[in-house]
Amino acid sequence: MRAFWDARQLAHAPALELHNGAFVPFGEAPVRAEAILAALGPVEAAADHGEAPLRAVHSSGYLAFLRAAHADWRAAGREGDASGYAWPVTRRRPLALDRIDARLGAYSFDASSPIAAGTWEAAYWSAQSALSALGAVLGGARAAFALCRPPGHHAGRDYLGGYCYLNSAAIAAEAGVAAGRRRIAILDVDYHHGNGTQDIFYARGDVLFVSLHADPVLDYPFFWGHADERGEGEGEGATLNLPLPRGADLKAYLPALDIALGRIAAFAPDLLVLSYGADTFAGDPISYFRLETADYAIVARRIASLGVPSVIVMEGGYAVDALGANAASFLEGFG
Ligand code: SP5
Ligand code: ZN
Repeated sequence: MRAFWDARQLAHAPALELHNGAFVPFGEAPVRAEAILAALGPVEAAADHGEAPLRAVHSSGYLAFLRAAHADWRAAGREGDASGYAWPVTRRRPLALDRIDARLGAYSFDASSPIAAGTWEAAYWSAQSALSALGAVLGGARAAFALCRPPGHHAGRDYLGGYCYLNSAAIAAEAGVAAGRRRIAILDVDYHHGNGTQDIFYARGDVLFVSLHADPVLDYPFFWGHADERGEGEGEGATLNLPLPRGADLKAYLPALDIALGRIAAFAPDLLVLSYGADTFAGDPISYFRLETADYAIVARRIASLGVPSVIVMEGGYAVDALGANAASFLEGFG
């Protein structure tokens, strides 16, 4: 399978994140990408599709913020990585955001996604990798893989969070629409609910969002991904959340996957964007499903049996020692 990537994606390397009340080493480290690269065959350089596809998903205010945030932070005399500490919560209305701290609060939903010097560049090229994989699929490939890192599915139209800054899967899906695909399905199989992707397409009837994830009653991102979130307006019924209990192994996973695939087949999409997270792995340090390396080939084969041209976008997965083997198993199974 063709795979896309750009070395500038390594430029995002925050030092620390806030975790359970303490600062700990940042979990979404560049070594994740290196582990996947080491396990794949040859990978192609992503092509630059420019900023227009990013603007089709993210607000111009958010993009301007993200691009300048670290420089603004330094200009304010700060050291290290930029991170918010005050959030508007019940006061989300247009205000003059004169302070970098106000912008960080307004455009973030958590405090574990710092902005480092290389964050914009890395997130930009992560999105370009997804667009390049889309290009391969639009050109006739049955499937293509984007080694997206940083990941994207927690990022919304105007917010970052969950290690995500630009929503590469959403950007690829929207670019698919711009290229003439009329019905797009997004299947998100990361351990965590893809709240950003869901938000972006919540009122859209032409983009189906289906997600299998840990029940947000217990797991991040808590405020999205519950089974009663089904879309709104023209998008009513075009969001399907299938939360699973902690401890889910392949046997518990496959029936939910079949429900997801049945819904996608009924939608009859002409493009599938797959948000693949390997944090469903039994050995993942921050997650609680029980999938094994060989299971990813089984899951992928089942998804591929839809027969829909597919853009596979990398999301999470933090068991670095097994990450390459897990991603390789998935891509091998997809065929
Ligand atoms: C894309 C993705 O999988 N994002 C997951 C974000 C989860 N954030 C909440 C859990 C944070 C755990 N931090 C552990 C740090 C260990 N060094
Ligand atoms: Zn995840």
